[in-house]
Amino acid sequence: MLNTNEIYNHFAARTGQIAILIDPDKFNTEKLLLPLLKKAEFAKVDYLFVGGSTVTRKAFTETIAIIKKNTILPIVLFPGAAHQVSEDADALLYLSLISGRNPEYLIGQHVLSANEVYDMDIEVIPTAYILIDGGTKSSVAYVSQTTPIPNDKETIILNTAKAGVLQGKKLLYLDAGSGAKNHVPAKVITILKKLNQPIIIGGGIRSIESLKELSAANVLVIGNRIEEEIDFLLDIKEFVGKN
Ligand code: 1GP
Repeated sequence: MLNTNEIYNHFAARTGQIAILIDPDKFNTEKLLLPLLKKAEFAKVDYLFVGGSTVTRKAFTETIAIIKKNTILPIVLFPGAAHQVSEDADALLYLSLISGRNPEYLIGQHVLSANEVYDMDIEVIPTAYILIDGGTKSSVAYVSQTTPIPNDKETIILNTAKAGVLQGKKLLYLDAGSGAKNHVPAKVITILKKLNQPIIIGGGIRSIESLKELSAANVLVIGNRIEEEIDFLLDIKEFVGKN
């Protein structure tokens, strides 16, 4: 574990930053990854997040190695399970799924990976991971066997985030789940701002309008939309330029 806050300080430094989520289940060859990395650099996105709910160790390791070799962008691990860790990354989001009540994702997977992570030269960021209902049954909710918080239950969302902060989480990650019909409402960001922690929002962000609407968050994570149409990165470039 590295004693540095470099990536964390970047997260905290400003709002409206962009992360692309690379799911090694879908993007795991040079042929697929190289154009994506090139365009991501051209668009001047801020981070590459890597991880997924159902990724194998082999796909994960190979994908990280290809990314590391071919980009200067910071690599941040967004692991779906204990085996999704690597020293080739710059930081690890140390996620506790605190919207759920499944001990496996509150502490179980952490114990399995702790020995390996503890000795890695990587920045580890304690993260409150909160699933918000996005209008579809998401992979992450199914795999973790947890129930997301309804998106209009603002008090529950706020109290969950507060509990995370009291437990020492330094980052709030609100996720509507990959492929969500509805992204996390902008109002949730407004409510959580008072906790003075950097906020990451992901799930169902598919348009520049949504990016603008959510730009009070520190980091906005986009997965599916770019997998479907890599040239969406050109629109993102414009957003990044103006933001
Ligand atoms: C990351 O789950 C998101 O937090 C990614 O969601 O694939 O819908 O962009 P999308």
